[in-house]
Amino acid sequence: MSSLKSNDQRVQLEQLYDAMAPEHLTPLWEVLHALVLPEPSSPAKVHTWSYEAARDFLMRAGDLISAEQAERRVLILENPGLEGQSAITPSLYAGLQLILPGEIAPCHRHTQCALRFVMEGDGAYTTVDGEKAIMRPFDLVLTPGMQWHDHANHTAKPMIWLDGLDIPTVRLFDASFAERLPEQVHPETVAAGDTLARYGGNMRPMRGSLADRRPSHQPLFHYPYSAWRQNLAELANSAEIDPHLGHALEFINPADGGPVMPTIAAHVRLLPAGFTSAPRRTSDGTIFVVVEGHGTALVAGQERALGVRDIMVVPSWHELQFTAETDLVLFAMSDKAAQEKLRLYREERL
Ligand code: 1HN
Repeated sequence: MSSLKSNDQRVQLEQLYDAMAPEHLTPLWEVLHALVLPEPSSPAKVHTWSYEAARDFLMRAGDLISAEQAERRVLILENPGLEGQSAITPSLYAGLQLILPGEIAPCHRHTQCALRFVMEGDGAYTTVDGEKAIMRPFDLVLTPGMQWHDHANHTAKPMIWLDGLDIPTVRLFDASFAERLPEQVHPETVAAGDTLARYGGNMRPMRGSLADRRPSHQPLFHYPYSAWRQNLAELANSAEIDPHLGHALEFINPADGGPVMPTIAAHVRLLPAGFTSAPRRTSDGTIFVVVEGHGTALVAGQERALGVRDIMVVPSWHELQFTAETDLVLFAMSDKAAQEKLRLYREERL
């Protein structure tokens, strides 16, 4: 319907709307343009969190509440455009979690998929279905949907990691299921590193063998920094640089070669000192963590400084360029995994 309406028509329409409202009926023609956009116009905003500032607040929380009492002691990184939604993008949740020496975070499982990216500390662990992943700085650890997981820190120093979960996506589908294990921690059923040895080196157990302990669709849950950083360094030495990405490697699920989890994809990039990436925009709002070095991000015309461990969210369809002042190493996660399955994903290289 044309947006030009006579006063008389307007009055009659308003009367119609008022009359049908109690029947829970509303007119599409008043909202259609806002429902079907010609291109993404995210309610989320670009935002950068200083790690040092967030860390101070997290340590203060550590003085006030235990990990066990909180169940998970986490400061949510809430997008300023999505207040009250516990979301960093419309589809993803992110937070910074602290486990102090001697603490545990009790065992539970849920339909939400989670990843952890280690920011600080060395040697605490997450137990995934009875197997410890001993966490070192900048390791990536997964807790796929419905796998039991608890955390513990038996080291002398605090352990802090970034949590990324598909909470808003699961909320969208009304498909949240969760349960607590009666025990605080899951019994250790296999030695740490077992799964990494079986699935982490481009190999897998012989099919049908007793070694098929992990779910076949999601066997691997630990991607150590030592391995991915070396791969990135060797890529940077030998390969031509991608003008839009720098040197980039995506983490994959060895079961199918696809993204690490059904809803969340993750990758790392190395941008050599002095490199400026050509502008690019994608439909997956992305969360970046600076692993190494410093530089700037130019997002939709606005420049932002990036230092080690800083976290930045770039919503869908925002033009993005990075400039590396020193060698700049980035970790990134997004909902690209879900978007590709739904045939929604798009990118534009400018
Ligand atoms: C969760 O299970 C963890 O296991 C962290 O560490 C954050 C936020 C919401 C729901 C579940 C964890 C979470 C979470």
